[in-house]
Amino acid sequence: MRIKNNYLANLFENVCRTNANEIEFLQAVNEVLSSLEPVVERRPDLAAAGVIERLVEPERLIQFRVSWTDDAGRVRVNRGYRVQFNSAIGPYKGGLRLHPSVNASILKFLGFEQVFKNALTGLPIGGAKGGSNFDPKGKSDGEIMRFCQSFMTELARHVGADTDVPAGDIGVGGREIGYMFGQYKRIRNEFTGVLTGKGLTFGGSLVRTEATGYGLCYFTQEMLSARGLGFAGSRIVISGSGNVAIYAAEKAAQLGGRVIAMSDSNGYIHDPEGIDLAVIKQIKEVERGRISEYARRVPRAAYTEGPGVWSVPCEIALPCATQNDLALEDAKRLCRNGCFAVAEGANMPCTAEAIALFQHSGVLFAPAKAANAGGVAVSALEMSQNSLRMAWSFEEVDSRLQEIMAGIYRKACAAASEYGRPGDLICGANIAAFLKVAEAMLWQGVA
Ligand code: NDP
Ligand code: 2IT
Repeated sequence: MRIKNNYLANLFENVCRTNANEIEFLQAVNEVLSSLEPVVERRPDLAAAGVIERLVEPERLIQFRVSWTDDAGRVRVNRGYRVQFNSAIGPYKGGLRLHPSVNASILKFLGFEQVFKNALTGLPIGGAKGGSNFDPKGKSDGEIMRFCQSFMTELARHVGADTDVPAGDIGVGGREIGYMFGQYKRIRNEFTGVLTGKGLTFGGSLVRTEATGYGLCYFTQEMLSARGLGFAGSRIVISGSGNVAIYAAEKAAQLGGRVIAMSDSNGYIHDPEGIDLAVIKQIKEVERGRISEYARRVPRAAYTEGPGVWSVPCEIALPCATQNDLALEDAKRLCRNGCFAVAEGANMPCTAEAIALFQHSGVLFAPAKAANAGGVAVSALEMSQNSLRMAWSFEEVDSRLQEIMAGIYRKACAAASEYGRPGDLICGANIAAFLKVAEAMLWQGVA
């Protein structure tokens, strides 16, 4: 997106120079800077204090070697990272991604987004992200354990309950968090809330597993009901079939929607009568299998190899797989098929061109930073419970999650209106989050 404001355009040019070829990171920064035009015009003090120049530079980027031994006894080497992006409003907080595509650009974009997302939750957490180019697919439990132990052996010196609290993301769920927690405890000899997404028997919070998907639907519900719309009677298409996708599907169905298509990186299933989520959970959470298996077990469903989940006609689209998985052509197709709302469960799943088309076509659009903040919000509630040495009930955490998501919606709407972009939740979310972090940075001096 072309930035019109001179100061921001120059700043972005400089970010492009210093982060050349980091396309995902530049995409995320460009979107935020474009939103900030009305803010810098009103707040010259922020430019004077160099707040934005500081915000686009990670406070610390740690890269390390992760060596481990596979089941055949062969030594394997991966690259590990932690990007500690901004700690102005709390300890660094954000997930760990294990996927062969992981590189510095992807983790910087995710860490940057996390800073704003975490600010929107209203809870005291800074932003970070980490992970490795390790590919968990096809690995045995033993290999996963040895990788996680090796990864944490180095990471342990950089994290801590009051310093930096990692959690899950793509390829990291309860199993991986458990192995990492066990290794941290062994190295430090302390039982603290250094990770979130832990098992329920050792400090995990109820609702954390469901939180991102449920939160996405709570946010979407707010956005829809403001226009007199809802999930009830709508057909829903979801990309991905991992943690976020599964619990988005569960809540969307509870709210009266019919989830008719889901995908994985190999292909997608279409089940016009509504996907049987128990079958998906068995395939994905228990067997760690492929989504094609669904069509074998539910004969009324069809499986199609390859991308293309967005060609299935629907009223509500929930991209919950990965970045840039919904591009301009997909957006055109969704619009032609009558889709009226898109809410991002994944981080940056829609390309800038796709978003521009949705906005131009009047499709309701919920940006990731706001819409998928439920996961990290419940992570912060897990940190609180760990500090209190307490465990809250499912109902208690779920009702706090609902309040937080409604609060984020209100904040994004209010900021959008106040800065002359009524109804634009992207601008609203970016501005509300930015102002909170910027204020904290101003008070803490140049650092
Ligand atoms: P999972 O690993 O549980 O699931 C990821 C899903 O996305 C899988 O179905 C996977 O398919 C698919 N996928 C991943 N990469 C690709 C790709 N390159 N092309 C096509 N499909 C792909 O991860 P999560 O559900 O936790 O994360 C999904 C998204 O949500 C990510 O963007 C993540 O950053 C974001 N997110 C996660 C939160 C959380 O609490 N977990 C919180 C907020 C955002 P396959 O199995 O074939 O690889
Ligand atoms: O992108 C995200 O917000 C996450 N992967 C969750 C981070 C967390 O700390 O729970």
